Amino acid sequence: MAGSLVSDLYLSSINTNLASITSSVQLSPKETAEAVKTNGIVIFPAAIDPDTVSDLNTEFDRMLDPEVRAATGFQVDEDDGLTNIRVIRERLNPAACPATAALYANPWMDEVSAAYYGVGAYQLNDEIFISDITETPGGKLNLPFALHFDKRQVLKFFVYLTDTDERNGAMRASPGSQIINRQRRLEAMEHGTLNEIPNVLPEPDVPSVPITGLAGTIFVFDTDMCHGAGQVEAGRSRRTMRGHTHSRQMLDAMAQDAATTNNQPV
Ligand SMILES: O=C(O)CCC(=O)C(=O)O
Ligand SMILES: [Fe+2]
Repeated sequence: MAGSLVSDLYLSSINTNLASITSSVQLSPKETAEAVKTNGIVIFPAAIDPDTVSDLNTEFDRMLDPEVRAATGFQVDEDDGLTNIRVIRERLNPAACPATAALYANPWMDEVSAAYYGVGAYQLNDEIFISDITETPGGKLNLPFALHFDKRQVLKFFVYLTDTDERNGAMRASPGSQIINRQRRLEAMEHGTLNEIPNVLPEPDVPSVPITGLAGTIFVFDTDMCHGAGQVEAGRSRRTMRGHTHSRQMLDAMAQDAATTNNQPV
């Protein structure tokens, strides 16, 4: 798509005012779902208490340990400074990872998801991604660094386990862009497989804002909104966990897609 066309489509709908997507109070599940529907994202700064953050970091270390990784058998993606473990929540041992298991079985998240998708229309945090990014020398342009929307729509409960700003990979977000992207995704899904959907957006034509926050910050976002991991300076790192809540409708589309193609979900 030509740059000017992109600007026309996106500029008027993107709201980069951080205050308007940041909540100073614990919103009710319904209010949270409404905020995500309107803006694509809502941020709860340092919402997780420091002791729990410390426990989550301990469990993060354990899950990253090569021996534990091999024993649990979860899929690990590794790419030059990025390590991502795809945990299937129902196979996570709560005795080994009690804080992580409790975080992603959280009743508030369940109620947010019910308000977002409808009661019974989703699978709460069916996957948990444990993700570690170290130095990204030279700047990375591939996913998840490029500004994009996910080909498979997901409601994500994203947690920073380290203090995070533009120096160590703060996620960029384009609040408000979920409406246009959803339309583009649904149109594309009518014509082809999920993997064929063009989902990378040009920067800076499409503006974004860094989501910064102390360790324990949680943000809820719909991956139809443009987003992308930030670059990490030498000597710094970023640790995150995110719960992926899919609608049953999307899980069905993914299953159908997998049955007709050899594509791996991304
Ligand atoms: O790691 C990030 O900041 C972004 C990851 C991403 O693209 C996603 O969660 O869909
Ligand atoms: Fe993404």
